[in-house]
Amino acid sequence: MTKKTTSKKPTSAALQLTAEQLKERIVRHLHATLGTDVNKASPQAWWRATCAAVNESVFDGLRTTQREHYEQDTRAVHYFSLEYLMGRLFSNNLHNLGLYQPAKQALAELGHDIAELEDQEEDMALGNGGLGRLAACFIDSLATMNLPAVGYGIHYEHGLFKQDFQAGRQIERPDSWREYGNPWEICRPESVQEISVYGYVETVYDLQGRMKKVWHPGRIIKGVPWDIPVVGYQGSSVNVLRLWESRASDFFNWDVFNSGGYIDASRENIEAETISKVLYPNDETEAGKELRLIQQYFFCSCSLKDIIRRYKRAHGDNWSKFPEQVVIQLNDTHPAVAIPELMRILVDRADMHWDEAWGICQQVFAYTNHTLLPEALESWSVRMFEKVLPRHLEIIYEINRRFLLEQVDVRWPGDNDKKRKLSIIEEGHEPMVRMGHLSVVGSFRVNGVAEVHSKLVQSDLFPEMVALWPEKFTNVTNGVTPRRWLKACNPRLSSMLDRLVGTDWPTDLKQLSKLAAYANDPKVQDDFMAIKQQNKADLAKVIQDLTGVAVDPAAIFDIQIKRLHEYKRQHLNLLHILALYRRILQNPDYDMVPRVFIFGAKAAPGYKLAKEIIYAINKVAEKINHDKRVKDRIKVVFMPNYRVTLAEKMIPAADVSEQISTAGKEASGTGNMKLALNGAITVGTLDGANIEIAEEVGEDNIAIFGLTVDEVKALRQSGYHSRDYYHNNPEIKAILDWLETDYFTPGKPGELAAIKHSLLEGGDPYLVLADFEGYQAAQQQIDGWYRDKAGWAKKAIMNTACVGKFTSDRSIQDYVDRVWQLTPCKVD
Ligand code: TH1
Repeated sequence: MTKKTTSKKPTSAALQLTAEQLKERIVRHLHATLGTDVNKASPQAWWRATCAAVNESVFDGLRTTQREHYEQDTRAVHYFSLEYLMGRLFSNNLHNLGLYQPAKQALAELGHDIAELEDQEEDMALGNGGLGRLAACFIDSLATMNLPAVGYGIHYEHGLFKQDFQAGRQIERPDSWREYGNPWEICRPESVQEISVYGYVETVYDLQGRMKKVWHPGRIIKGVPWDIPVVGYQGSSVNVLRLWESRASDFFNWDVFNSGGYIDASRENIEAETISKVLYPNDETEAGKELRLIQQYFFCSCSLKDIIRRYKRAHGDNWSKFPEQVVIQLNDTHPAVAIPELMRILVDRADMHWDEAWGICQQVFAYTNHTLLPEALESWSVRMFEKVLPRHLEIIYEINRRFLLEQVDVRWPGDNDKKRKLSIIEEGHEPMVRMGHLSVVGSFRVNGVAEVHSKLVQSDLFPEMVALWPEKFTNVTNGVTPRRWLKACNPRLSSMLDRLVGTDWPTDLKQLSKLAAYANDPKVQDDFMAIKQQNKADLAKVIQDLTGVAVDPAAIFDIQIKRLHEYKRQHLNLLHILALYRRILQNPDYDMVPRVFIFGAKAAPGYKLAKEIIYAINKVAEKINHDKRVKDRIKVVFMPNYRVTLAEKMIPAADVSEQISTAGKEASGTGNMKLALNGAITVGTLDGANIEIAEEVGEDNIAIFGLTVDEVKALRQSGYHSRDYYHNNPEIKAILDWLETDYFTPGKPGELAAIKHSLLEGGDPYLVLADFEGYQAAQQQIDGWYRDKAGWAKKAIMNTACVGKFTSDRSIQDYVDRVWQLTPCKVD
C-alpha cells in the first residue's frame, strides 16, 4: 500500500477565483503587460495576457512554497536530467490550479475560444521521448504530493527538431520554442554560476607538505538559471524546474576584448553559447561527442553549486548535515559526471579528506537505469575526458583504484578477469570511462524502471555489482501523470469518471477500480464507447488537416506512437499491414473490421534505417489509401511532427495500442500506460511494463503475443536464422519481395528494399520475422473481439479501471519509500 501524501481539499486562493476576477486580470495584463488593447489584441497577445493572469496565482504558490521549504529546512530531492519533455503548460497549469473552467468562461465572455488560445503555445520539447516525458510526469507528481524537489536541466535554445515529410521522407527543421519569449519562465540573474572546462592540473604542496591538486581551467562559462514553476494539482506546492543557459563569462573575455581581440572574444562567446544551443536528438544512442560531455558537465556543475549555495545559507561550512538534506537522482548516466564533480568540490575546494568526501557522495546519489541497449550505454574516451575535464579524470581514476582494491580484490582476490569487467575504465586500443559503472559505484541505490527490466539490470548488466552490494538494487516501475494524460486530454471521459467513481481519481488513481463494477452495464458501455467515438471524430478532423487523408471514426483506430527504432518494431506493424493488403488483393471479399493504422514517430536524423522505415510506411500508405479495391478496409496515416501536444489528441481516440518491442529491449514504456488508461486495448509483447499491465488488466483484456525474454535468449543461443522464416512462410516471402519491386514506388524499384535487407542479410537483429506469425494472430484476435460491441466495450472499460497502478504518484511514492526517504511538506 502506498501512503497518501496529497491533500484532498483545494486550499489555494487561486481555487476561489471567479471568471469575473480572471477577466479583470486578463484585461489588466493586456494593457499593462502586453501594451495592447481588447480591440486590437492578437490571439497571441490574448494568450500571453491570460498566462500573465494565471501567473499571478502561480507565483503566489511559488513564494509560499519556497518560504515554507526554507523555514522548515526540509530534505529535498534534486532530479538531474538532461531532458524534460514538458509539452504545453497553459491548460496543464489551469487544470492544476482549478482555473480551467473559470478561464474558459472568462475568455468566452471576452469573445475568445480557450482552445484557440491554447494553440498559440509552442510545445516545450526539451527531450526526445520516454525518458524526458517521465521527468516531466515526475515533477508534476512531486509538486502534487507536496514533496520538496527541484528539477535541474538545460535551457536548450532549440528543443527536439520539428518533423516534416517531403515526398514521404523525414525532413528536420529547427525548433524555436522561445523565439518570442516564454511566459512561464523567470530568469534569475542573482543565481548565476560559473563553471570551468579544459586546462591542466598542477600538483602543489602546502606549508605542511600536503599534496594538493590545482586545476587551471582553460575556459570559464557562465550558467544563467531560468526557473519554470511546476504547479501541483489542486493548490498544493509549486516547485521549480531550474534550467541552465550557457553564456560566455564576462570576466574571461574582457582582456581579450580590450586588447583589440573583438573577433576572438565573440568567437568565445559563440562557443560558450553553443553549450545550451541544442538538444541532442538521439534517443538511446550515445554519440561520444565532446559537446555532449560539456553539456552534461555544465548543467551538473551549475546545479551542484546551486544546491551547495542553498545548503550553506542554512548550515554554513558544516557539511555533516549535507546527506540528510540532499538527495540527487541521476536520470540515467547522462548526469553521472556529477559524482566526480561533487568529489572535486569537497576534496579540492572544501579541503575534505577523501574518505569523508566519498562517504558523503555515496549517501547523496541514486541512479536510475533506463535501458540495456548496448548502443545507449555511455562511455567516454579517456583522451577526450582528459582534455575537457582533466581533474575529474584523475578523481575517477582514484575512485576506481580504491573500488578495485577495497571491494573487487577483497571479494575476488587476484581475479583479474573480474577487475577487467568491473573497472570503471575499460582498457583497450582506446581506453574508455564507463559511466554506468561509475554511477553504480557512486550511488547508494540503483533502480530499473519496470519489474522485468530491473531483474535484467541485475542479472545481465551488473551481476557482480549485485554480488558486492545486493541492497543497492531495487525497482521502481514507471508511471504517468493522470492530470495531463486523462483529466486534461480527455475531458469527456474525465466527467464520466467523476460521475461514476467520484472526483478523487486524479490524485488517487486506484479509485478507477470502482469502474470495473460497471463493465457489464450496457448503459455505461454505450456511454464509454460514445465518448471514444467522439474522441475519434475529433482525431479524424486532425488527421484530415495534417495529412489530407479522410478516415472513418467507425473503423478501429490502431495507434503506434513512440520514437522510431528497430527494437520498437514499427516495421513489424508495417509487414502486418502489407499482409492484410495482400489478402484483400487476393480475395476481394476478405472479411476484416475496417482499420486505420496511425503512426507518430520521429527518427534520429542520423539513423538511416529508421528513416527508411518512415519512408516505407508513407509510400505504402499512399498506395493503400488510394487503392479503390481496398474499399476503405485499411487506411494508413503517418502523423507528421509527433510530440506531446499531438499525443494528447491521439491517445483519447485510440482503440488499439501497439506495444510490440522485442522482449527484453523496452525497459518500460510509458505510452503503453497512457493508452490503456484512456481505454485502448494493448497488442503487445511480454516486455517492459506491458507485463505489469497484463497482470493488472487480466489476459482477457490484452492481446499478448510473441517470444518472451527467455525465449528470445534461447533462440539467439541456438542460432537465429531469419531466412528460414522467409523461406517457410509464403506470406512473409511475398511481402518482403514486394518491397523490392516498384509497386509502392512506381518507376523506382528497390526504394523500399532496406527493410528486407536488414531482415535477411542483416540477420534481423530484433527478431521481427520470428514474431510475425504471433503478431498477426494477435491482430486477428483484436479483429474478432471488436466485432462483439459489448465485449469490446467491457475490455476497454476494464483497461481504464485496472491501470491505477501506473500513476506517476505511485512511482514517486516508491522512490520516496525505497530511495529518497522524504517527508511531504504541506503548503497552505
Ligand atoms: C526510455 C526507455 O527506452 C523506455 O523504455 C522508458 O520507458 C523510458 O526511458 C523512461 O524510463 C529511454 N530513453 C532514453 C533516452 C536516451 C538514452 C537512454 C534512454 S532509455 C537519450
